[in-house]
Amino acid sequence: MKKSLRMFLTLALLMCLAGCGAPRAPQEAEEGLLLGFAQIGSESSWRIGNTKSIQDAAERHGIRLMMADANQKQENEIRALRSFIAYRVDVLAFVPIVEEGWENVLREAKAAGIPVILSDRMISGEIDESLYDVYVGADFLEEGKKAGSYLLRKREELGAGRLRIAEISGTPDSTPALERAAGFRSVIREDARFEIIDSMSGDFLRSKGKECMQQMLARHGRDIDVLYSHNDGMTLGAIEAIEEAGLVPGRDIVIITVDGEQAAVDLLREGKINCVVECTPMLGETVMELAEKLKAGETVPRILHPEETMFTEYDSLEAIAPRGY
Ligand code: GZL
Repeated sequence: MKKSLRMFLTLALLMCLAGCGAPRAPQEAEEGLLLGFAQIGSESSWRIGNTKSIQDAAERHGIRLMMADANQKQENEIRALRSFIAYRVDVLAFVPIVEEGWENVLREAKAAGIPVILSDRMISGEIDESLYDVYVGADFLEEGKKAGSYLLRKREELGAGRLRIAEISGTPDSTPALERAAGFRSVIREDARFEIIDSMSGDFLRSKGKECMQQMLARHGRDIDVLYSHNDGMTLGAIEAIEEAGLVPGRDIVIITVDGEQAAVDLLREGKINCVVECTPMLGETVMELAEKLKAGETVPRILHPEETMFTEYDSLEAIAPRGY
């Protein structure tokens, strides 16, 4: 039976079991680690790469993975987590699409004695630290600072004038959007010549990235010197809008993007993008190692950040390995 159909049927079964609250049969518990993973959707190539990384790593580790696709809705994530709890999975993992609103379902997981891995994004609010075991994902503040540091260097080349920045941000109230914005601002605020003249959310979607850029070009015309976009998908959409407006991306408008998808690196090589801040989606191996440790009752670090870099027009670009997403 096709894997995806099997997983869909598993989830459908889970939803039913959740209703009647029937936990996993005891003999099933002997079949190895069962991981319930609530993924937010497939909004970007980065996300698709992240999902593949999780699935491939589960396969390598012989871990039985139940993955739910929340289709960009927090309520779907919460519903999936409740189904996994009802089914008595060994470990829970999920990507908090936004930072708030997880307390109740995490209390239910704790009451059921199921360890929790936060994958890719963080939670905040009045959260009791004991409601999750570990966060594995990027240091988004650092990603924003890298974007700002590139612009400080670029400004030397652009001369002493005022630099007007347009920002296309990610999903509102998500950790990457909040912290990529904060990190960037913490670096550029040292210099009054930088001014963020407009900021809109493109929700990490290519289509919305294009719409945002169209609206900002309509408002500001040629008065945009820099675009800071929180992910490559939105940047690809924005570049379409820039070219349709008769402007040259990477020259008329300096472009800084985050994720490091192959498409963005290709445009960096073409000179249409000036800076690509890497955010790796390849978290699967670490998630599976953590799940095994948690099931075995071992202690794990609270926070794990993957190594990440940045590629700019000042680097030798031929050395960049194929990105894989
Ligand atoms: C970042 C991740 C973001 C990516 C987007 O870790 O949560 O979500 O930057 C993705 O491409 O949609």
